[in-house]
Amino acid sequence: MRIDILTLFPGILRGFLDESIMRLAREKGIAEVHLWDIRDYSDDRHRKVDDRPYGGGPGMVMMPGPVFAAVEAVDAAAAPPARKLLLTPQGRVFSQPLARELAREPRLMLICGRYEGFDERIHTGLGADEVSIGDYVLAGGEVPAMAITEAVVRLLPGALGDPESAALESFEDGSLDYPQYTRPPVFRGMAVPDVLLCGDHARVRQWRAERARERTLARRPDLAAAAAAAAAQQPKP
Ligand code: 6GU
Repeated sequence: MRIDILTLFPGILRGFLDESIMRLAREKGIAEVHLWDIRDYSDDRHRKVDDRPYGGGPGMVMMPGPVFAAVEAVDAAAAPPARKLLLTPQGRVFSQPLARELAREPRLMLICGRYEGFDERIHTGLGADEVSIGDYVLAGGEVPAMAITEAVVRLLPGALGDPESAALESFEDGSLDYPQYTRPPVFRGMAVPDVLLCGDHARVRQWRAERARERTLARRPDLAAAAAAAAAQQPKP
């Protein structure tokens, strides 16, 4: 997969791309990621990319010219045309199903904003899907771009050491993770549950399923309700 990230602050993303899973995925050729500075596409002598809002009000708005010029240059840099995501708190909330959908694309383009927002013609004219990562306000789209990139890249074949680990996690089956333990068996008076030390795989599996269900009901009743509704839609075996 090829991912192009357009931003006014490419430096924010550099460390992210050079460490851990992103570094490995790039080294293995699973993901090719390119950073682009939107300021390079300003036609202004001072590399201006934002201006005051028509009608007045606080803050600055990202101008359409540099964003359109950058998107068009990046699209032309490779084929096929990219699936475009505009990162904005006004967008559809990102989720594991959307991550799975994006992981099937050959090419993604993530467009990060700063300032108080994008000129509306960027929203309406670019042909991008608008995506948010949740109901809180960040200073720009860079952190959302990292969140989306990591969620998608870890789903690409070969990006994770153990392919089973992706399937077994929170959200993949609509429930939270079961509790995990490693050595030592007792830490500061807190013991590992006996069932995990008993060697009976069927009992372990049952215990984990019960704990996951319990935790999902207690902490995320919204997820539990959605999982129950999805299960009710499935034909009985
Ligand atoms: Cl995509 N952008 C900004 N600025 N804030 C956000 C967001 C995006 N998603 C959640 N908060």
